[in-house]
Amino acid sequence: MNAIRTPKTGFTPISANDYLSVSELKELQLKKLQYIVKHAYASVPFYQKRWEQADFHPDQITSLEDIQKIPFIMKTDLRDNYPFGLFATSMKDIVRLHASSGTTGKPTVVAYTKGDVQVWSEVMARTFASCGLGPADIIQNAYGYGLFTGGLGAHYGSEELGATVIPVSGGNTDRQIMFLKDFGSTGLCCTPSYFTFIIERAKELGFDLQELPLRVGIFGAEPWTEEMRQHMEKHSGIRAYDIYGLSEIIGPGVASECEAQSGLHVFEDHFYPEIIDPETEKVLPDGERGELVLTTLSKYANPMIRYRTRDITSIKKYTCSCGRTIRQITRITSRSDDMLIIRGVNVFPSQIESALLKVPDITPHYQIVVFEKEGLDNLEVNVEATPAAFANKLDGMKTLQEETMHSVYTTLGIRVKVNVVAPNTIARSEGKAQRLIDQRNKS
Ligand code: DLL
Repeated sequence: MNAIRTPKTGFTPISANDYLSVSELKELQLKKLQYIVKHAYASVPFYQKRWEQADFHPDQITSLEDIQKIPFIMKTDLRDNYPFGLFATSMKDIVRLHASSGTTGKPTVVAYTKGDVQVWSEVMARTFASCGLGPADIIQNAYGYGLFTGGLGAHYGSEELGATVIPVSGGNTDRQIMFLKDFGSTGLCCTPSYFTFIIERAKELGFDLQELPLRVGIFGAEPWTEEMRQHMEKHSGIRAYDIYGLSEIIGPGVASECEAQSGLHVFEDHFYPEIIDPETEKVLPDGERGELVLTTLSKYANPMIRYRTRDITSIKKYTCSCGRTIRQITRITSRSDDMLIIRGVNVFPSQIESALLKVPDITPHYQIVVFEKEGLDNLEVNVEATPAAFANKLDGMKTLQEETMHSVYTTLGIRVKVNVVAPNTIARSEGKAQRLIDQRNKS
């Protein structure tokens, strides 16, 4: 590994690979790509068959651009090869399985060798370091432990960093708050929606989060907006960082924000990112929005070559003020499959969140109900008022409803009914929030 270049950030760097020159990084990526593609071809009959049908052979990879000769894979390919059909090693070398539940049918199963777990620990340690955490920190890990990758991913990463990890898992909110106080946790890992619940519950219990040692939130696993970050930072006094990942690729640890909070650095020495137009499947240049496609350059048990994530983002064109040279993606606010078409207008749930949180007396507790009306998709939004605003009652509520509908109208360009409801009437989440209630007839 090269010597670490002087970082511009006050945060402690832990990997020289965050600071490679473009040519050093490309050279490393090409070497790893050639190796992993050969390994996948030799070990996974699925890849061999798919690639032969596409007239692709691993020897054709002589530059990074040659990756475009390889066909994409998707979640359905994992499902069709359930449970172990995409594994590239024998069980003797596999030390861990994870699975994501999926909304339909069978889960998708992913595997790790000992080396893969080491890579995962490393990228999670780099994630924590880029969020300003180090060995002296106490990291309370409220991501769920189990088949979900959030818990164990953050756990191993904390240990790799040398921090003290509290493996509390999700839920039992009063106990989470007690630990934040009694153990003096300085970092908290959980979904952003769960943190809004922790903020609310702490207030109810009479705890002022601003007075606790907690200073960093490591939030991911679901989309959240800049407005949500402002809400969380204002009400807790911490800095909230966005981290991204998915089980199929490794779990959390694919990309992370840094001190600059202006994009997520992809750990490009392990995950090769491309952006494609989801319709034409053409690769787009840096700066253009499209679907993120990822290739695992280091994962041995279960290599994913050109995996279509469905997540919509862009690769940023410019280098970051923190000094890291690995490229950044912009915040993932939508998936290509969560777009709704309402009266001819494309609507993403995250746009609704942004609009709601612009209204001062509105909370981040909301749900979007999608239903069919006269054969077309329609939606309504339920959102809670703050307890103080709700205490003001009727007249005030009507005004608040109009104000919220206006904010949604300004953002979406269409009128949508918003029901401003009483505090504590919308279900709270301890993991990924269910924001969308789909009442459409699927038959
Ligand atoms: O959610 C891994 C993870 C755990 C990431 C903890 C970050 C923190 P899956 O359950 O497989 O894995 O879900 C992956 O969640 O394709 C995105 O659609 C979404 N997602 C994950 N992180 C973010 C984020 C984990 N920061 C799917 N912003 C991904 C927006 C996210 N969406």
